[in-house]
Amino acid sequence: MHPDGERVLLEEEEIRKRVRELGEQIAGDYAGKELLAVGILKGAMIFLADLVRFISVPVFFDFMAVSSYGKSTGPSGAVRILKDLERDIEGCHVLVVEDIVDTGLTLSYLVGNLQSRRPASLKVCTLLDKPARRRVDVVVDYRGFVVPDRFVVGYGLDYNECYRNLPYVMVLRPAVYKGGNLNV
Ligand code: PRP
Ligand code: 7HP
Repeated sequence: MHPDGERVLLEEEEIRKRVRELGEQIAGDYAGKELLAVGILKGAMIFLADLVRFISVPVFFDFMAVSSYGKSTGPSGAVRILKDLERDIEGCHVLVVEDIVDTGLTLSYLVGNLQSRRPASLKVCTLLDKPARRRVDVVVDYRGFVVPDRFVVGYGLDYNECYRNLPYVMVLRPAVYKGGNLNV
């Protein structure tokens, strides 16, 4: 394990197995349809790339990047679009793909924004769900794992842009984000 980790929360094999299950479930639910997977950059990039290879119906990709203000002191709820979709989603079956739902503020904003564009359907798939920190109710249609209220990194998730490339998910040692040195 990376030395900045306290413990591995999800091993590579466990993630792969669950991502396969999610992909197969999604393929079954969207049988006979085309799906537009909207990845939320940057965290969802690795999950999305693995997930779509287990979805056997036609999948198109698009991406959004959003930034929440005041993240360091806790999310304020304000979300800004840094990169928008390239195409109109009216009439499309849209699946938002996230790496983690924490307070729910990002997802709540995204769902409201995307719903206003009149997709045929809109669902949400997240690898990780941290319900202990929820501040707004959001509907999650597909969830990989429920995680405890700890800061986790790896498999796309970062701290200060580090650790995204780890193939597993680990709990970050608190000393790292309480002023300790990043050991990357
Ligand atoms: C993370 C994550 C979600 C959001 C979840 O994104 O990817 O989009 O935070 O938090 P919330 O439920 O409290 O709103 P982040 O802003 O860290 O960007 P990143 O994906 O580029 O790491
Ligand atoms: C965002 C985020 N990014 C990485 N790890 C976590 O535990 C997180 N919660 N919200």
